Amino acid sequence: MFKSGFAAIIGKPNVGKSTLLNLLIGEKIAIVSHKPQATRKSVRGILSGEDYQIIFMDTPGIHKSSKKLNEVIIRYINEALDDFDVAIVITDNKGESDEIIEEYLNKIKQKNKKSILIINKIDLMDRNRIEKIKNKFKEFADFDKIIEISLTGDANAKEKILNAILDLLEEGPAYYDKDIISTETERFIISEIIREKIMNLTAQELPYHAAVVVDQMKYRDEKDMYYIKANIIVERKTHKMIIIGKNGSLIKEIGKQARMDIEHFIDKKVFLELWVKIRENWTKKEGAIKELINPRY
Ligand SMILES: Nc1nc2c(ncn2[C@@H]2O[C@H](COP(=O)(O)OP(=O)(O)OP(=O)(O)O)[C@@H](O)[C@H]2O)c(=O)[nH]1
Ligand SMILES: [Mg+2]
Repeated sequence: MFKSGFAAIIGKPNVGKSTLLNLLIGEKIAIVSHKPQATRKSVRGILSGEDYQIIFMDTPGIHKSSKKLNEVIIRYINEALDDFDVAIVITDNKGESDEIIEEYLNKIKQKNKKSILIINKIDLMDRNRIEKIKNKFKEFADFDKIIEISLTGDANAKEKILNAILDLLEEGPAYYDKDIISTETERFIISEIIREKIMNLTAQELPYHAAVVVDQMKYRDEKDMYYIKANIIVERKTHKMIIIGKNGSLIKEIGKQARMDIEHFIDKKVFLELWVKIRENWTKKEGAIKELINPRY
């Protein structure tokens, strides 16, 4: 029997949703950061096996905010919850459930679909803490499966989670060609790789004022390499100065780390050119936000 279905991955910021997507797909297609609110739109990853195909939807972290940028980001979570077969709810060591997550658990419940609770980062918790979190979540939903795990520390994490999902999926067709691992464009994933380096190499607030758009991507036959030009968009001159760094040292490091990941991703040599541009108050304008966090490539 061939099984298939859509699995929505949801949870608060920083719990490990994108880590899970990358682990399941076996490729880095989603941005991962120690800073919260890394993911800004739903990102699809497709896993095809001999007798199954699962379409995963990584989503932005659930949180409340009155900021325009976050308001737009949160809408992407609801879109992913429009249509799914299995909800994968993730929590971490910080995570007793609370009002905002309960609202989403209720939404899932109403849909009458399957659900899995993943209690992640057990490497950072003792037994008491794990039980406390589990009981709190159980108050608000009847999960079909509960998995306690460390996504970064358990070599069998992928297998355990995949088996749990396959157990809950029903018979269905393959929706995509089995060689496709994401419906995102190469350009989008490349822009996210660059944004990940910005998130991880700059201090507290800056990443929340930055977006990345790939402007050009050309294959150069004679050199057998890709030439990629990307714009880093920030809100103010001070942001631009931070990104560039002393004598250009920071943008150089961002470029170096991003290039290595991009080369691994597209399996070709890359020449990466980065430009920093200022677009005042882009995080406050809906049009600009949509254009910059989900560009039409
Ligand atoms: N200690 C520990 N850290 C983990 C584990 N799993 C993930 N992390 C770390 O948690 C951080 C957040 O991971 P992400 O995958 O970016 O989390 P996310 O839920 O996608 O976050 P947002 O996109 O911001 O909502 C990263 O630094 C991961 O390396 C784990 O099992 N143990
Ligand atoms: Mg994420």
